[in-house]
Amino acid sequence: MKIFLNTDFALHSGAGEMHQGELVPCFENPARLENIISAFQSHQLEPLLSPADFGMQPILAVHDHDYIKFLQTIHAEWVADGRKGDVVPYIWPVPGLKRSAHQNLNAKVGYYAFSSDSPIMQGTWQAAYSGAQTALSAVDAVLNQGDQAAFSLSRPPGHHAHKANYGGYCFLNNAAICAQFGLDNGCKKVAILDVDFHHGNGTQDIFYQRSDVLHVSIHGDPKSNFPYYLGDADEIGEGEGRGYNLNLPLADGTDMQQWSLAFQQSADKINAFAADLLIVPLGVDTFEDDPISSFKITTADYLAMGKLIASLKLPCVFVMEGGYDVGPIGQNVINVLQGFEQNI
Ligand code: OKP
Ligand code: ZN
Repeated sequence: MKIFLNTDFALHSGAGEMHQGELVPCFENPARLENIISAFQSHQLEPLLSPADFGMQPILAVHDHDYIKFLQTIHAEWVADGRKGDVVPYIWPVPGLKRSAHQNLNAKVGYYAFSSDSPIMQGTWQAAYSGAQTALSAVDAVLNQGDQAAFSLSRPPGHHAHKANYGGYCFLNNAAICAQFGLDNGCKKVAILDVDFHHGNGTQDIFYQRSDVLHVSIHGDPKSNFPYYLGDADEIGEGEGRGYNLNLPLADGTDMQQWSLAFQQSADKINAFAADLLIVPLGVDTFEDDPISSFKITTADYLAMGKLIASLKLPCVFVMEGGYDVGPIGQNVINVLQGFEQNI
């Protein structure tokens, strides 16, 4: 399978985030990808291909123009205002306040944010832009170069990003950009199977009223896990999109056997939908030792996960999302891809 690498991944590197009352180093850091890259190298899973550039259009097909402008310019504004360090929000226009565009720097930073854990620095836009291009390159390989599957190796992740909001370490919703690009390049229907530990709130919201994209997410129950305010089983889609969103929240402590049962429900839904293309936001933060998650999936289990995904028998684009236990992250990702490849 072709593997595309976001060569700009290291340009985004936040100084820290608040975690359980303390300021700690960002969990979502460049070392994550460095580890995956060296694991790919030691398994001779090279070359890691450089992405092509599909321009702004596929990004603007998903995200609002004013939000993109904000991501492109906010750090320079921050510096021009004499500020130091990373851009971090501290006020949000919650209901009761006026949610209207604002010129003030602090107001803008919060206006486009839904959480405080996603610092913006000088290279954030470039890293996120190249990440989207990396994901699009993987879709292009599958749609236009006859590949059965491709992998986008990138950070920052994307599935929490809404049409006009960043948060949960995400700025551009790579999976949504891929799905829309598929539809704009000949696919009639695209399925998304999000296997990251966290609910894909951004992706769900972007396609919530549409029937051309089926969004399925298997994740830690939002009653005890980020993003808390979305991801319950009763969110099934709206209007035209009713029946095209499936959430499978699972209890803390879920192991591979329980995860596989949820996968079976996902598979039934995806098979009935009959998609032309499958996008898999792939997070390995379901790992037993992940520092911010609570599932109990083992390194060996990821081979089985890859096999299950292969059983869907669809052209498939894997898009890297989470995974925060940096030591084993590379082997966990490789096992998903090998389990998949050995069974297609
Ligand atoms: C991104 B992805 C505050 C916790 C914030 C956000 C989790 C984002 C996960 N310290 N955690 O892997 O889905
Ligand atoms: Zn995650």
